[in-house]
Order: sequence, then structure tokens, then C-alpha cells
Amino acid sequence: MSSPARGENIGCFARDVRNGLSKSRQKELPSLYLYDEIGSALFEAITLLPEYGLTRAEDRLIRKHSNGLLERLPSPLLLTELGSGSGRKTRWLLDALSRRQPVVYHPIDISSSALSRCRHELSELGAVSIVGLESSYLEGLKEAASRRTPDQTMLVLFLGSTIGNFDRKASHQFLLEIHHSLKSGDALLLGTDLEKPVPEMLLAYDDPAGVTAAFNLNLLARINRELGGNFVLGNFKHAVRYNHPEQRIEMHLRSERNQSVRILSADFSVTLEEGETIFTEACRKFRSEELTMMARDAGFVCDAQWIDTEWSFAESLWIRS
Ligand code: AVI
Repeated sequence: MSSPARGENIGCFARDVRNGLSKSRQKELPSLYLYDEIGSALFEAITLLPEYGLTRAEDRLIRKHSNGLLERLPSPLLLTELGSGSGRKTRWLLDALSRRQPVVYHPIDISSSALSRCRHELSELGAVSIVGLESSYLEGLKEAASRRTPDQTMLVLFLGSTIGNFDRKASHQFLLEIHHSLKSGDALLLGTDLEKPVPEMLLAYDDPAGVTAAFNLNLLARINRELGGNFVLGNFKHAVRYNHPEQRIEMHLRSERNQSVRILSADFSVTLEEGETIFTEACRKFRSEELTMMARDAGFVCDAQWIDTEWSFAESLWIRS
């Protein structure tokens, strides 16, 4: 997973931490700060957990439907991915495409180390030219679009249900921005986790091995490391709930006692009561019908949708109108 935060400077981080922890009602920290080097490594571990079925479901879908998906699109295709990820799932698509045409693949990530990992992971795909773009998603997409030749159709990948980590308004805005960067007939492949029984969803974000808890708590450790905070990690517990009206898993860090924490570089102290929480990440779960509406609202048509039979996850192919 990539994050626009990885390359951000300390000033923005300090400002966002101060703003989020100054809220009088629900304190919060932006989820993008979960993904420093340690957080990204912990997220990679999460994707391997038996309780977290998303990544394997998407891998199965892409492996199974790569050829069918490519048959729906005119060639030649220019492949761009928002977030370079580990490259594992994209391999199937690149492999299928490289049997049809010479392939240029633009993974976009703000982190140069994520791009190097992706290049390394896909290095044995000799027929694919990997041209990473070190940039935010939307800037990178504009750059990739400016490099297209007139005959190329763009296929943009936004996988892993990362769209679920945006709030509703931001996700709509983000999809509109993608629409603006594309031409009529271009395509977006969107991976989204679907709603399923609540206990199953909760377990995916509160695994018994405690990997997700470590991922969440690392945010406080990161504030200690980078901003001179004095959070005592043992005074906080990872807490997960399902917000039904918003259709989303919410990750929180619950204060286990009344406490005060100082964050030197933010020139700020925060007081937390026992039981009070800091909201750290929202993971929206979708219904397949609402994805068709979301496509239409952002100026796309949902051309095809594949749903995994083992873990309810949808891969949707949207065509820009
Ligand atoms: C990156 N993102 C799609 C993950 C998700 O499932 O929403 C983040 C995550 N947080 C905890 N576990 C996984």
C-alpha cells in the first residue's frame, strides 16, 4: 500500500497530529501516517494473515479474469497503477498483456523504496518495461496520461480496496479527478471489499496474532520517533468496531487510563480520559449495486464486475464515458 504521507515533511505531520488530537469530540489521526517503513512492513504481514482475506481474494480474481478483462478493452493499452503495492496481483495482468503487445507499466507511488520493491518483484517479467513515477496518485496519473501515444487506451488500476480508506466525499472527489485525467473509452479497474457478516469483518481487523494491533499502535510509536512524543504504548489498546450506517470498519486506539502526552515537535500536549479513543482508520465495505451507482456518479459505466466466491470482494471494470 502506498501513502501520500511517506514523503511528507515533519511540519505537515506535526500540524496534522496537533489538529487531529485537538478535536474536542472524537480525536483522530490521519490514516495515511500509518504507512511509514514499519507500518508498511506490518501491512504486508496483514495481507498474509488467514483472517484478512482481501488480498488473496483479489489475487484470485485477477489471476482468473486477466484474459477476459483484457478482451473487453481495445489495444494497445497503457497500464498505470495508483500505488505500486507489492506487484504480486498486477503480475497476472502484466503477464497476460505482454502476450498481446509490448507493455509499458507505470506504477505510481510517493515512496521511492515502494517503487524499487515493485520493480524487484516484477523483474522477471522481461517483456514489460516498468517506468515508476514517484509522485502522488493524481499527479502521477496526469504525468502518465501526458506520456500516452494517441492510439493508446489507458487502463488504470486502483486495487486492494484502498478507495475504502477515503471518506465518502473524498472518494467521490477522487474518482471525479481520475475521470478528468482520462479520455472517453479509457478504463479503471477498481478493487473493493464487500460487506460481509460483522464477526468476519471484525476478525480481519483484529487478528489474534496482534499484527493489526501492532500496525495501529505503530502510529503512536512513529509520533514518538519522529515528533518527540512520549506516548506509552502499553497505555493504549487497539479497538475495532463496525459502523453500520457508514458501512465501515473503524480502527481506534483506546486510552486505558487518564493520561497526558507531550509531543515536543508539535509544541503540544494532549489529555486523554480512560476509555477515550483516537480514530485512526476507516475501511469502508461496499455493496455490489452501489459500485454501479458510484461509477455513474463519477462519469464511468460499470462494464463488468467479478466477485470472489471464497471472500466477498469485487473487481469492477469501469469505462470512462
Ligand atoms: C490499505 N487498506 C486497503 C487496508 C484496508 O483493509 O482497508 C488497510 C488495513 N488496515 C488494517 N488492516 C488493513
